[in-house]
Amino acid sequence: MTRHLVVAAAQLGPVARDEPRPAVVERLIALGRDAARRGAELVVFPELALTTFFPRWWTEPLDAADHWFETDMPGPATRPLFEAAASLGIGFFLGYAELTPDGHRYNSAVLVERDGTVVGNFRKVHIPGHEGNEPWRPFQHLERYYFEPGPAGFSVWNAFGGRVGMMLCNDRRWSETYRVMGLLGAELICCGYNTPVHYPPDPSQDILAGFHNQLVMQAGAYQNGTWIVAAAKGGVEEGSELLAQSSIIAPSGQIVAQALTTGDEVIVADCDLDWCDRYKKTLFDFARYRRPEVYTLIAEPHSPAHAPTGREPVPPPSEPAVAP
Ligand code: CDT
Repeated sequence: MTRHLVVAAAQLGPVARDEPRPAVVERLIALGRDAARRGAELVVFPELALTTFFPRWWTEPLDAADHWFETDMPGPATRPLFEAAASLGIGFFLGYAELTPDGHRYNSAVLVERDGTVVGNFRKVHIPGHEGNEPWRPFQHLERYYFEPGPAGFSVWNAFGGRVGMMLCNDRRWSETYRVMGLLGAELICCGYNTPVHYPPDPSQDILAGFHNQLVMQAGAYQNGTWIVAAAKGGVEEGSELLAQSSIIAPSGQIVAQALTTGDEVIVADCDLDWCDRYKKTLFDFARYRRPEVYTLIAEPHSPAHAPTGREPVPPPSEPAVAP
């Protein structure tokens, strides 16, 4: 008897700057209904799913942007989503901007079980972009102005009959994200993203946006023997083109479902959670094959002293670097 979980990624098309929260929540509920009708027990919504991707604009002072943030989850705007999902018997992952009672701002997500109870919360770890207004850009990417990095790192929860982890957008580009959750036994990782196709610091990467999206998630799934369910906010939002290509990826690294459009769209896949063990107990049997004693550098803060200076092997950080 294998553990099967039918999952959905609910891609959102653009959310306008002036689109009211209740209208967005109605769209989420419609996507959730579609997912439930197609048998899904878990639906993954995008990062910052309740609003437009507001880090594309500079706002001063910072608290003038507080209207983009949620102070409660569920709160008045999101309670209808929690209620609709519970009545459909479908759980969900939802990305949103979080403002805590003591004034911290995070790019967050909540994971909710099929009965409407909160499984856990996640705060984005890797915060991309820049801290200050950079008027030379066609649009800003001010996540580092609006959000603090999540201090808790990555976790995995027992939920949906398996071990479920969470990550948000830029987190998916970092191998450490998957490996930490892999070490915790993740069998399914939920991800939401808003990825502008144009990358002003190096536009040569623009044409590769879709390739890089697949590259990192397919590798992360395979190298850690886990399913990944990734939902985009796609399409041209307030003049900025966002990558779509929401996908569901198997522990083999294969894409089993992918969105065909850049708008509101649900994709569904039947995930055999026991399939993870084909990888976790063979090629990627961590206990048997990993060599953590020679990987210590990757958990050290980055230092230029670690960079090679010549042909000699670079010493580990505990030893002083000697000039060649
Ligand atoms: N939302 C988010 O994290 N987007 C980033 C854009 C990187 S460029 C500043 C991403 O990794 O897709």
